[in-house]
Parts: sequence; C-alpha cells; structure tokens
Amino acid sequence: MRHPFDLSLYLVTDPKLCGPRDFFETVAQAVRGGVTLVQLRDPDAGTRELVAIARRLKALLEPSGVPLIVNDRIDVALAAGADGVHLGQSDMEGADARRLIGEERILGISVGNASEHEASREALSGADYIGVGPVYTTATKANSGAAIGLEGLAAVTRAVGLRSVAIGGIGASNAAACIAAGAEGVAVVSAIMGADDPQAAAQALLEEIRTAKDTQ
Ligand code: TZP
Ligand code: MG
Repeated sequence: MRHPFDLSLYLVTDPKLCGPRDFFETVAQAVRGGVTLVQLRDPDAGTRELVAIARRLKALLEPSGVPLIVNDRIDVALAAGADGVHLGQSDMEGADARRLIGEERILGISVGNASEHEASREALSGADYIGVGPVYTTATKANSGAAIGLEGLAAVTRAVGLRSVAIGGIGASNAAACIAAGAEGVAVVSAIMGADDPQAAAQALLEEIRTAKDTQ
C-alpha cells in the first residue's frame, strides 16, 4: 500500500537559504507551522553527507508523521529509509524508479510544460504526483526554465491527470491562485527556508491554501 501523503504545503529544503540559522531547526520550525511534506534537496552535498542529512530529517519528521522525500537520489532515499523520491525529466523513467523503490514509497516527477509532458508520457508512468513549474520566476534554482504561469500550471495538471503540486516563486500572496488553477498544493523553498520566522511563514501559507481549497 502506498504511503498516504498530503501535498497541501510541500517544503523543499535548501541549506543555503537558512542564513546563520541551523538547517534542522529551520525544518523543525516549518513542521511546527504545518508543512505536510518535506523534500531533501541539496545538489551540492556528497552522497554520504546526503544520507546522513536524510537520516536526521527522517528522525526529526517521525513524530509528526510528515513524509520525507529525497530529490534525485533513489539510492539515498533507500539507504535512509525515506518515504519517497522526486525525480526530474532527465532522470530515470517512472516505471524504472517504481521498480527500484517498491509499491509503498511515494514517487514524484517534475514536469515543466505541457509539450514536455506530451514528449515523455512514459517518463511519468508509476508517478503518484507531478511537480509543475516554475509557475513564477524564481532565483532559487538556476536553469529551472521559463515561468509557465497559471495557464501553464492549469494546462499541465489537466493534461497529465495526476495529483499536482505547483512550484517556483510561490509565497502567501500567490499560493491561492495556484490552488484555483488546479494544483492540490504548493511547493516552496525560499518562502519558508529564507523566512525570518519559518513557522509563521508556513502557518500563513497553509492558511491561504486551506482557505483556497475550502472555497473551491
Ligand atoms: N524546481 C522548480 S522551481 C524550483 C525548483 C526546485 C525552486 C523554487 O524555489 P522558490 O524559492 O520557492 O521559488
Ligand atoms: Mg532533479
């Protein structure tokens, strides 16, 4: 049975955005603020370091039941006992990833735009959800592609037909619009990792998202 998950407020981590604040403390505050999923994303960390960080995050998240997803690295996810993996279009195809991670773990795959999806339908096979974006311009990820806007988000979500989480340049002021466009939740990096008060930032985002869902 697949691990249940709630895409409402999906924190994607970035240690570079915490400033002097401790990375794990930042994630702990975000969890207290109500994030519903956490993804370990750290393109600069080596394999051993990533496994160690993933283990610590898994232990930190355990009491709240918030699932841990590892970006890009199936090997790290399996070694650390994470709850899922998130892959990009240039990573392994969905069906192959599913064979490796088994039926319980969550599989997410990024989709940048509708034509990219059309070109790679097999790549999404076995996925539980898609990450769609960047919806808005973002400085957090270099080479993340052109912003696809709310129209792009709506088009991809409709075309793919899987649960979707919007990403890229999202904060409390534009989260509701992403839900209205068809996303089940929003994924954020800087709006929480870089906030002065990560707990309050998460709370404010969740409030916007829940209100948007309630009024749908
Ligand atoms: N993938 C597409 S955009 C992005 C990722 C990881 C970064 C989003 O960061 P932010 O700070 O929420 O705009
Ligand atoms: Mg990736």
